[in-house]
Amino acid sequence: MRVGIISVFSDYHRRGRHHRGFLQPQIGPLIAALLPPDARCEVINDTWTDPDWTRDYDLLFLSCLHSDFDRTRQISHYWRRRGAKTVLGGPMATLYPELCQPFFDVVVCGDPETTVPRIFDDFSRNALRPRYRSRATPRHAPPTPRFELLAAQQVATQSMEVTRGCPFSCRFCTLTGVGTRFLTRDLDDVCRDLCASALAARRSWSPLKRRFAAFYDNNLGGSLPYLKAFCAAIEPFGLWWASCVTFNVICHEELVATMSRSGCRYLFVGLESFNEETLEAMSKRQNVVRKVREAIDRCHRHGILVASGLMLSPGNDTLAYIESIPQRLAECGLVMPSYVAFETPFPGTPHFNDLVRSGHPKLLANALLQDFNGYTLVTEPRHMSATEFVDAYKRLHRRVYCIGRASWKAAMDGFSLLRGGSIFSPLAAMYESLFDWQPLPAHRTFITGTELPYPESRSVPLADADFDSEAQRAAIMNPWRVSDPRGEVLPMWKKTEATQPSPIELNRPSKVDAALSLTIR
Ligand code: B12
Ligand code: SF4
Repeated sequence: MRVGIISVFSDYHRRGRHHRGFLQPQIGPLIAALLPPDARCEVINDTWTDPDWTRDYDLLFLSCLHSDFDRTRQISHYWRRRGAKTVLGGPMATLYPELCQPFFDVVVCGDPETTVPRIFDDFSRNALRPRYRSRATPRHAPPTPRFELLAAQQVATQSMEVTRGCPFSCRFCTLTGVGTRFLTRDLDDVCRDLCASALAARRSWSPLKRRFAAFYDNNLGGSLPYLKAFCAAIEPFGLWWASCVTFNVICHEELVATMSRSGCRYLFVGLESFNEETLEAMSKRQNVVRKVREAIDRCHRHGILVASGLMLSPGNDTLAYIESIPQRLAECGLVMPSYVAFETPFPGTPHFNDLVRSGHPKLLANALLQDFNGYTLVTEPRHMSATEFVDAYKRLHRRVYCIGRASWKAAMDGFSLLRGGSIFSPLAAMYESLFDWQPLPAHRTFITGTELPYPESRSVPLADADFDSEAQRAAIMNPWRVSDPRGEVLPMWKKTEATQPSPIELNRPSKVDAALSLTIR
């Protein structure tokens, strides 16, 4: 049986490029591990490389985020016409299964652990059902991912999830849309998987791949006691590791020291905004703006590089605030964030449902689903026009991502991290400064409904013979819209939290864990 697993990607800057950065989708090796060993699996990260269109598959698993959905529909159609059965999973499938259903043989709501084995069995018996829903399980115990299948398509071979979900409920986050939960894995299982990933990494010539591990969690510090125990468990591996935590984690001196001892060298922390009003509106109360400098300095003292992203909020941010960001970045020691994006109401999140209910902020006219990726403005700004907002964004970008700041950041981070006694983090700081320092593409307007099509929307080799009718061609090829020409949300996207309970069965965190994890000192 030939099985393909594709994580679909569309370059949000409309350059049609792959994304060969450090962040790569990890779902492929996990799905492969849930299939019988004799299934011939191929994992393709579309972020890294195009699918090979000459391949034949019996069963094709597809994973995508909202803005990749147009391309995913096309890829599904391409292989369905060539005899494969296609299965879609991921946040778009989980939040809007009924919209996805006509374009795939199977749509999965939720996690793969309890669904993929059932799908495979049913497929083998020719008894596939259109919809599968994941179930809560007594213990979160995913199998060891098949690391070797993705080793060549990512920067860090030793990559895995240790926890799942996040105990917070930020209103813009798709995890909150799916339903808040936080699951931890047995630490013996984590160590078992680290040994397996080390084996896969040993085949690489790169010493960095052998020494470095990335834990792709949404929030590795969702439970502070668990994080401490995790550090103790992985210290003997002698790794340098990176992960993502929330701001409250790096406020704890002792915990940061423990993480550093266990090999932590890089943390991504969602700073999001210096605007307290925005943080409050998004329920991001774990971020305490006045403590940012102190927390970053603490990490540097312990040899941990801190990276962070910023969002501009069309609903709250004023011109004066946006103009003040470079100064604030300098003051807090972050200097140059990993990205500056637009706060985006991903369909199905509480933020999007608020917008549907109240009409504020209003979507821009003809907003395309492809543009719901943080790099195109999709909502009307409250304090200025869309053009003024985008101009302010571009000015900010030019001021923040310039050679002066890149060198300043590399030197400052490098120096303070060296004092923390690590070699890896100063090198990573330099790499970050160079990688983040990319000018915005000149051909873009950054306003949804006014831009050129995405190159990916024409790169799936579908021919006339692949369509039975013009109506079918339009359904597959035309980009999906979220709003009409007046900016009204199209009825297909309307759901309210009252009518939409959590779309999957959820494992909830224990009361003890949740209470401890939310403590901010
Ligand atoms: C790698 C990564 C990326 C990569 C690749 C994206 C991808 N396709 O996974 C890149 C660099 C492209 C990326 C970009 C961005 N990302 Co990102 N990214 C991640 C990250 C760190 C890891 C993803 C991962 O591999 N997880 C582990 C695997 C095992 O799980 P998973 O992919 O989440 O899938 C789960 C389910 O969805 C389901 N599932 C998924 N696919 C399938 C398929 C089948 C068949 C089945 C059965 C189940 C299934 O099973 C999994 C377990 O529940 C996550 C954080 C995280 N830990 O998930 C954020 C995350 C996905 N990103 C996020 C964000 C906000 C962004 C950016 C907006 C950030 C920015 N401003 O640059 C952009 C643009 C995203 C967009 N287009 O909307 C959000 C959600 C975004 C969204 N639209 O849903 C996340 C959840 C982080 C967060 N908590 O905020 N990101
Ligand atoms: S802290 Fe991060 S992962 Fe957790 S709900 Fe908020 S945005 Fe999502």
